[in-house]
Amino acid sequence: SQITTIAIGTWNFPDAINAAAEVLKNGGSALDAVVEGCKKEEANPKNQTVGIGGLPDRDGDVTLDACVMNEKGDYGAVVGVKNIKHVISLARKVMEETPHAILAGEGAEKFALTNGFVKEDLLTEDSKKAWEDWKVKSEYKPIINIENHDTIGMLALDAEGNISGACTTSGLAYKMAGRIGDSPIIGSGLYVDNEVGGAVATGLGEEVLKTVGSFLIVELMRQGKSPQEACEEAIKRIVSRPNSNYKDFQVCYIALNKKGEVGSYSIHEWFSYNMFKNGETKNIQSDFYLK
Ligand code: SD4
Repeated sequence: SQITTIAIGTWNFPDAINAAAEVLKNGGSALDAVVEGCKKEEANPKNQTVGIGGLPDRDGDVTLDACVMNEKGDYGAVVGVKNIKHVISLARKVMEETPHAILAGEGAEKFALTNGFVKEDLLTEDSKKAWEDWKVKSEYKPIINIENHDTIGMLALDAEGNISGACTTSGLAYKMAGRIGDSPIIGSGLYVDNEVGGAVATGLGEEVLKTVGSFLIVELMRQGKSPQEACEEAIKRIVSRPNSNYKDFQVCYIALNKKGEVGSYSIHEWFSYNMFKNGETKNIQSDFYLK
């Protein structure tokens, strides 16, 4: 039977989902689809949570986190990288061309430069201005879906029936220097098991890390839960942690299984994701916990 190719991506980035769709329509792999999709947002200076134009840390440095997983369960990531826009491609290179899984900071940048990646100033005028405004009060208070949204995480199912995923971000705006989020960490921001499915997260990374959210979702799907049920359970783990102040932060998950079923769930309202399926692309408003 013919496999329906699918791509999903966090939030509403038409260019990203269209790029992933293009790859799948041309018979390309799920890995190529998610990487091409993520690259669109990395190159978009208007997206202040990914790639060029990302909001900097407290010291004014833009540092990027990204990872990929393929259908073989291979994983590659880069964390805290400066001056390189396409960290998703760099993460893929770590996966495919090194004996390692994660490269950090200067080492990752050095690896990029020796492999032909371009060194660029990632701090745009708009993001610099936002940081200067923030510095006046220097109040560190992540605001739900305002300051922190727009990380892109993507999952795809290709014509061969293989699933891959990718996630790329500049992390939380005005984070402490050296802070690494969930997005590049296997099992937290992203997890793929080609026998079962994949999951990807966006929102307050610390909470995703503490509950190993994406791995949890994939394991729940392995046990028979639908992607929707698994995403809901992973959000419930976060909100039911002792003394959880979940009313003050957002976490969102999307998931895809081998059958091509999709699910999503968030703590707060206003999360949406894009889906390409049966040749069509649409934006889907996610169900959420806090009603
Ligand atoms: C992080 N999860 O670094 C990322 C932020 C994010 O949309 O998803 N923003 O914690």
